[in-house]
Amino acid sequence: MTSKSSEKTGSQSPGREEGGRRPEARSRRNFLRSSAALAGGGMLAAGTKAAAAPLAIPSIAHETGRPIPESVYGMPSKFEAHVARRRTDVFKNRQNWSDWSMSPLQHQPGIITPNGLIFERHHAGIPDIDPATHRLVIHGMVRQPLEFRMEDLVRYPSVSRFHFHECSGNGLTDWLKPASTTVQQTHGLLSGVLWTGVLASTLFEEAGVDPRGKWALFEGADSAGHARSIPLEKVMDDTIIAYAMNGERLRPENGYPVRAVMPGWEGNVSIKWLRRIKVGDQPWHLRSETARYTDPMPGGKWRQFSMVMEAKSVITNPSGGMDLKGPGFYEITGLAWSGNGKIRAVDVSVDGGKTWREAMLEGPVMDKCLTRFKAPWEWDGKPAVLMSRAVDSMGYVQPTVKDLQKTRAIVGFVQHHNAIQPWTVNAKGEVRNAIGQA
Ligand SMILES: Nc1nc2c(c(=O)[nH]1)N[C@H]1C(S)=C(S)[C@@H](COP(=O)(O)O)O[C@H]1N2
Ligand SMILES: [Mo]
Repeated sequence: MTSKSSEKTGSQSPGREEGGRRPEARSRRNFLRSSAALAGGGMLAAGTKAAAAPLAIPSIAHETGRPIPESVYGMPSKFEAHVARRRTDVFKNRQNWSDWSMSPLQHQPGIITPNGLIFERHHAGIPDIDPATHRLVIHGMVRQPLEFRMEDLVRYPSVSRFHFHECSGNGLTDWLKPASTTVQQTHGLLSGVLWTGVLASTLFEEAGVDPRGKWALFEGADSAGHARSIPLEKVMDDTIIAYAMNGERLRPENGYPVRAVMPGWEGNVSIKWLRRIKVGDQPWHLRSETARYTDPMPGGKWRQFSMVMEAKSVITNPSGGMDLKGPGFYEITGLAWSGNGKIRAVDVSVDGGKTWREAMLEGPVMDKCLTRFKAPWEWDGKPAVLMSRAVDSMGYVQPTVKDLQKTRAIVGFVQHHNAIQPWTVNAKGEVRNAIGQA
């Protein structure tokens, strides 16, 4: 590296913009220090000892590989076929149209979920919409109603933004006792996506909002007629009318050809297969804001419009259903996110919350986005309880189930579960879901 380029790297190091050391930089140092201490003890080696004989040349090295096709959409290795979305194991749905399929978080490195693994939630199956005939309309309390074809939408100034995407039903089967085995089943209604589209505010600047307009109805073109009322503030703040995800057009299951994305809010409001936005002066009290997507409160009342997803984290490795291969070094890693801003810190415990230490946050740490955390762990072979606890830029600390029970009624399949997830490790190294137990 030339001195010039190393200077450049130096100027981009953490702390520059904020004129001080970011927590990220501090915890990175802690992380390196503790990893080095572990390495000093000779415990970082996870490979097996190499044989004295040279590594044999496999027969595959004597043959040409697969030919390069003329034109093809690439697929993962056939040896990765186990990495797939899955529907819930907890109960058998008797129909195939209103259900979920979950992302395999235990197999996801980094913070981006590949498009074939992004979780799905449909209320009436997946429509196959021809973009040539699809139309999006903005109407109601606007100066000028507008109708857009897809070819019109892609001509507007666009944005690309990284955000987490989570269903408010994430974790609803596992509150007071474990029902699910893996993190895919407990937390897999969660994905990390780079969304591309037009800001809703850009389209509304053209339509012109009537000063009486306070709410907007977003409606999908699927046969569920799925719709939600959204405060205009959110629409004008950061709502994206998205046509692409992770570098390609939306997949049919995620709303092709166009959907809404409401960063940091429950997935339910991010209307897929978007066909109209109507401006009004009050909410519509639709099915998904009365019969569904509401939270029971102590005393028998139900809370409506709790759309922000509060800070949450989960350890994805090691996690439920895994087997540790004996005492030694393990990297504890997982994901943290908050609908109220950035992740400021994640604490990790290996003793069920008696003691905590700060994990390293792996950059970039972005607003309303998945953040990857890591903490080295030397497992002594004794039973352990692994937990993570997120703190966001508002200072909000991820609660336990017990904490949440103080303010909410946890009865049945309750939405908005952002409590701490404990995983127990027994002396055999078996990792198990311990929600409600530890
Ligand atoms: N039109 C329409 N939009 C919809 C839904 C739907 O069934 N129909 N499901 C909602 C729910 S509950 C969630 S969590 C997200 C899921 O988005 P995804 O399938 O792209 O992950 O879409 C939301 N938008
Ligand atoms: Mo959802």
